[in-house]
Amino acid sequence: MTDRFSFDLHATDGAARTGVIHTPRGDIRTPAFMPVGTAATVKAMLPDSVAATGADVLLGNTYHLMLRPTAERIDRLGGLHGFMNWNKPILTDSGGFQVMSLAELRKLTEDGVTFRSHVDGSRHHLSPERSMEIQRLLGSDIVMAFDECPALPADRTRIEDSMRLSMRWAARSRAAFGDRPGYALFGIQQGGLERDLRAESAKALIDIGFEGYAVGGLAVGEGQEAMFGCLDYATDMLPVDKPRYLMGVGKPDDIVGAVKRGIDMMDCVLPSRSGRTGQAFTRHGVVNIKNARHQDDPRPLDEGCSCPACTGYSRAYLHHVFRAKEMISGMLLTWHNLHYFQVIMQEMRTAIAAGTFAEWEAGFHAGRAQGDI
Ligand code: PRF
Ligand code: ZN
Repeated sequence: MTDRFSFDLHATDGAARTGVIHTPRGDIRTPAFMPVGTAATVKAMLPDSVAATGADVLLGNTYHLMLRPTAERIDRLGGLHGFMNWNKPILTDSGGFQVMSLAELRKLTEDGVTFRSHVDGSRHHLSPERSMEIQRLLGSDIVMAFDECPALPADRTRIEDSMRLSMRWAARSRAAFGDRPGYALFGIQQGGLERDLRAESAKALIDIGFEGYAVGGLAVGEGQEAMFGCLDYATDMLPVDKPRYLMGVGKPDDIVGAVKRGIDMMDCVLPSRSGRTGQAFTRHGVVNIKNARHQDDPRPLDEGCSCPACTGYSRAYLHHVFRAKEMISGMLLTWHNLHYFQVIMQEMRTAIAAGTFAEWEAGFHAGRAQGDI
């Protein structure tokens, strides 16, 4: 344990990196996948179960928690960790991205964004200063700077103006965050798919100085090839000695491609959300459990998987409880998906440390079917 926030890079293999982020709440092994706990819960999972899948850190959301149950209430109740019974590190997103995708009647100004809640229509305002205050009240260990992220494709002028606004907001986020030993503030690079804007953004963030750097503004409609093309140069623009976080990514092959290009942290709702809609990710490909061809299948989802869904249940059972809309369906599939994502992360950490990432990656792709299995 440590009373400071720090990052130790242990090994690199090509651009891929493995290491450990130390926080007073515990270590985060990198590359790390962060399950999403938007509303102070990873849906369908108890916190101990999430930890049992191998997760070292969760993602929480400023936007959702400020609306319900409010940051002030969580603070009065002792903070988000105790409130949701998760004692390991929590990273919180800053809210701007969620306002743009979920809130109604948004109005963007230099100061911040005013919007109506998607829950009850009430009016709210978020600014860099208010976002830092909310994330402090929540007790977040890793706080994200307040930014704006245009959906792609977008005009270059729109991307440029938005990136520069996000960089001014990054400076205000840094000033408002202040000096909080043991806690970290991450800056967020923007700039769409424009290399020079990514470089300008990285320089602006490095001049301000952050404990970690996120690549934002990707996985917003540009496609995997374009995203990888951007990551090929974007990660190189960020400091080697600080964690690099790719926000909102992704499918297993997106995650592998991002790690290959030097990303240390990722988050995505995919394993948990797909678990509730009947989609399971396995080393052989995707299983859609609602498909009638599973109804008499005595085999597990994945015979090589050690999760509770695969060691205790058949595809036939998982198909039945999904069709019958039983709650255990979402519980078992979410557990399996989160477990599988963490297995990939552990295998990548081991391969990078051993200098065998390329071989591991070839095996990862060779074992997978394109369609459903
Ligand atoms: N900014 C923030 N959160 C995000 C993103 C971003 O650009 C993305 C983009 N994939 C996901 N979540 N603050
Ligand atoms: Zn499993």
